[in-house]
This record gives sequence, structure tokens and C-alpha cells, in this order.
Amino acid sequence: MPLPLPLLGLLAGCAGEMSIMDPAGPAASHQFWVWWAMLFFSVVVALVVFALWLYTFRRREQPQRTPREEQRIMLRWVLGGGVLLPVVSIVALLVFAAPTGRGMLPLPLPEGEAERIEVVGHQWWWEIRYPGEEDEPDVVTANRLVMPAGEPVDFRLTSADVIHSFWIPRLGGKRDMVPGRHSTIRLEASEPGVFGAQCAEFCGAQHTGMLLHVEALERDDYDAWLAERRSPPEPIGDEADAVRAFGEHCAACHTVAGFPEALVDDGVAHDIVGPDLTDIGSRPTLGAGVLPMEEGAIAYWLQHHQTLKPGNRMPPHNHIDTETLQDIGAWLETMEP
Ligand code: HEC
Ligand SMILES: [Cu+2]
Repeated sequence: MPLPLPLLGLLAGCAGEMSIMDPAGPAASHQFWVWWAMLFFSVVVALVVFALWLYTFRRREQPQRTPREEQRIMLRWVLGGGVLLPVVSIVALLVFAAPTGRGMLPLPLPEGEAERIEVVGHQWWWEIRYPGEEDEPDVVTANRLVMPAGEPVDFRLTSADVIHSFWIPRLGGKRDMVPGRHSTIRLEASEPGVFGAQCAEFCGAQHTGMLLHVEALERDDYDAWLAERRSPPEPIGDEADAVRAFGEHCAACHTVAGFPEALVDDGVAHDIVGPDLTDIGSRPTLGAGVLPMEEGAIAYWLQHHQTLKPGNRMPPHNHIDTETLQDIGAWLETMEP
């Protein structure tokens, strides 16, 4: 049956990389069905209430009732509509929804441990840590989450400042990230793919500028990626002007793997950390989704980041001349391990 045009328009909002209507993993599919069940149920309840409301308009002979009878009828409606109906609906939804929530708990698995990835919320960007074995250092990415597909992944969540919320709509969720606490959500991407994610708890002025790019890779590709990032980085030469300038102005807040330690001038604000920039050249966006990455984008971001994302925690770079910023930008764009 051809759908009427306005309905088609509505459906167009149902696809896309951030849509819960387009589930891409088991938790999200369960939630999708809970969503439909709730919608169906609430529509039925709304229709019944509406029908009753219309019914009250009907003119008819009022039978003579004693006040006692009136009271009994009233009581029946109040108990039926106010107690029985909500209890039945909530229990039914609970039975339907509880297994969904359970599926996202980090319960023991028969096939061993799930992959563990740590995610830290910052105002207003994401830090992702892939813990190393024993004294191996963690691999770190920012605003880009790489995960294996086809298996459950336990995301261990926390926050560095205020409460954020971790939400990959197409995989399921969401879960609060609370400073000083860790909580875990188990999600799975059934197939490799790219998904959008967004902070889902108002966390300050740039809450909407806190997007996360999620890449689910085939297990082998994931292992290869991780191994590549774990291997000791190519040391970065210390001759280039851009490298020296980065050491002077930026390296106190930003890590780039292989950056010469001796060039890091950590006189700049020590209590702020910035995103890891090791792979910045291969990221799809800058500033957690506010600016698409393309040639010259980093220099543009460096000059205008306080206009593009007002209030973000990176200080303005007015004291650095444009040419130096362009130099640094061009150099950073080559950072794509
Ligand atoms: C005081 C700490 C600090 C200094 C110094 C600093 N930054 Fe930042 N930088 C940040 C923070 C915090 C963010 C995250 C802003 C946001 O998106 O909310 C950021 C974001 C960025 C981003 C975008 C990263 C991403 O993941 O999209 C780039 C690129 C960047 N900075 C480069 C630089 C360069 C180059 C310099 C030196 C000229 C510099 N920063 C100096 C703290 C700093
Ligand atoms: Cu947030």
C-alpha cells in the first residue's frame, strides 16, 4: 500500500547513523521492540480514554441511582483505571523490558571475557582507552571509538568532570557517566559499520557539540588496528618549526604518540587535558563533531574554535600568529597512523 506523503516524511527520520529505529545490535533490537510495544500500548490506552471521553458526551436518560450506587460505580472506575490498569501495564512492560536491560549488564559470559574498552566523558569530548595487558600502556583515542563487531563489548564508563551519558543509538543504551564512579554497559555491533554516538545528558553549554564517531571492525581488523597502535610509535623529528611550536604551545594538553619529550613545554595550564591527537589527520571531524575534517580544517579550528564551539576548554590561540597555526595544522593533518 503506498504510504501517504506526510507519513513518508516521518519515516525518513527513522534511518541514519543515529536512529534507534535502525538497530544494529542485539541490545538495540530489543530496545526497538520495547519501544514499539510501549507505543502500541500507549496508543491503545489513549484510544480507550478518548472513546470513554466521547461516551460521556452521549445524552441519555440518567437512571435514578442512590448515592451509594453512584459511589460504587465511581470506585470501580477509580480502582480499575487508576490502580488495576497501570499495574497491569507496568508489569507487562517490565516483563518485556527487563531482559533488555539485563542484556546490557556485564554478566559473565560462557565464552570468556568480553572485550573491555574504557570511555571517559569530558566537557566536551570523549576519551577512549583500550587497556593494555599488565604494564603495557593503554592505547588512547579521542572522539573516535574503535570496537570489534560480532561480539559483546563492555564499555566501562566514567567522567572527568560533570555527568555525561554514553549513547550509541543504533547499538543500544544509554548509560550515565558519573565522576568518581565506574559503570559498565555491554553493547554489540552485529556487523562492522560506522555509527554515530552522542552525549545524552545535558553537560553544559556545548553538550550538543559532544559527538562520537564509532567504528565497528571485523575482529581481525580490530586486532590489527590495536596492534598497530600498541607498537612503539615512529619518533617524530624535532627539527620542523611546526613540531617545535606544537611542543611550546600545545603539547602540555595534547598527546601525539612519538612526540619528542624534550620539546614539551608544560608551562601551559596543567589541570586541563585535551584530546589525544595521534590520529587526528584520519578523524572525520574536529571538536567532537562540530567541524568536518578536510584540508586546512585544523588551522581553521585553531583560529576559530571559540566561535565554532563557544566556551570549549581549549584557550584561544590569539597570541600565536596565523602562519604558525597554519604550520601546526598542516603538520597535524599528516598524523594518521
Ligand atoms: C590548556 C589546554 C590546551 C592547549 C594549550 C591546547 N589545547 Fe587543543 N584542545 C584542548 C581541549 C580541552 C580540546 C577539546 C575541545 C572540545 O572539543 O570541547 C582541544 C581540542 C583540540 C583539537 C580538536 C581535537 C579533536 O579531537 O577534534 C585540536 C586539533 C587541538 N585542540 C589542537 C591544539 C593545538 C594545535 C594547540 C596548540 C596551538 C592546542 N590544541 C592547545 C585543550 C588544549
Ligand atoms: Cu556530555
